[in-house]
Amino acid sequence: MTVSAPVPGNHAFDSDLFVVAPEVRQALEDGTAVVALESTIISHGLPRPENLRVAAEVEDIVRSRGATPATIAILDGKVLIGLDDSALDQVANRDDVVKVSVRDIATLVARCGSGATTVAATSHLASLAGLRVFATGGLGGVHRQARDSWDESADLNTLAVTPMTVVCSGVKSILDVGATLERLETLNVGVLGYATNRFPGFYLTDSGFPVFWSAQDAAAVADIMKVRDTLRIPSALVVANPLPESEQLDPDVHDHVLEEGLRLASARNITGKDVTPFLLDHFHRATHGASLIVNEQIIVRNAELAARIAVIDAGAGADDR
Ligand code: PSU
Ligand code: MN
Repeated sequence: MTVSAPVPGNHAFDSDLFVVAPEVRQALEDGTAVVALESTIISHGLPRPENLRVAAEVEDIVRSRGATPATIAILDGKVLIGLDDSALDQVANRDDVVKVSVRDIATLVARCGSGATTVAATSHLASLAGLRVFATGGLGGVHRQARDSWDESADLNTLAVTPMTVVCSGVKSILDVGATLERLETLNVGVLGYATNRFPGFYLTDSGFPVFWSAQDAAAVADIMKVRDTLRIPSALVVANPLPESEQLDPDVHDHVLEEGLRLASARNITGKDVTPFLLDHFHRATHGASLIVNEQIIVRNAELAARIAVIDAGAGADDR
């Protein structure tokens, strides 16, 4: 069955490389809410076996708020928009699933490979499928040693050119948050604090930086999305949703473990796309799982908020877009 492309000139829907799950396809046809979810969190961000449990929990929370989850990944050369139980299990447990950014997608698909999509790759593919709201943990950004390493996540450049509402808990606290906020400004990426005027710090409630705009509730976010459509704003809107202080990682533990992790990464010469998974894994081990619980909470809470935003956005009517 072919579905009319939601974006003019979008031929992805006609390609057998691009497989939209039946429930996602139905939701798109009906104009009901869909929430895009990334898969790098599952394959490279969380350890087994918790990764599969969290991935399923995140999908459940989206459903419980009346939206359809669309976890995005690449399996055996097919781009999957929405995963069934077997596909979710494969992303979580197969050893040949690589971390995929936008630049890797075509090569991987052409070679019939399998990969888990980062924020960058997920945003690109979700937007191609006509999805508007995406939930993740924390964005990538400028790394702390970027002055020497030039390591800046491709998440930033992609968000500059992808009109997606991304619900996250700020950028990962392993990064240079101040530099990342400057880059987001340069790249025209909108940043809204969700019921806060402090930019969240992923594992921590407050990154130490303020955020200029905030939205008090999901309806306020949906209002802004509508205006963005009308004015054809080409970049992403980041909805920065902090964890309550009672759920954050102990800030002293955080700072100590981060310092140790950065030292280890440098001593072991960890570079490129391995840096973020290495540091997250170091946190999970060094905090004896405490950071894992926090990371799970972050993802679940962001998915819940994304679903509420998507439901209001869908109710606001696809016809006036
Ligand atoms: N948020 C999490 N865990 C993760 C990530 C985000 O809670 O593992 C992933 C996202 O896929 C993000 C990626 O795009 O980390 C950033 O990687 P890099 O710094 O190499 O661009
Ligand atoms: Mn990088």
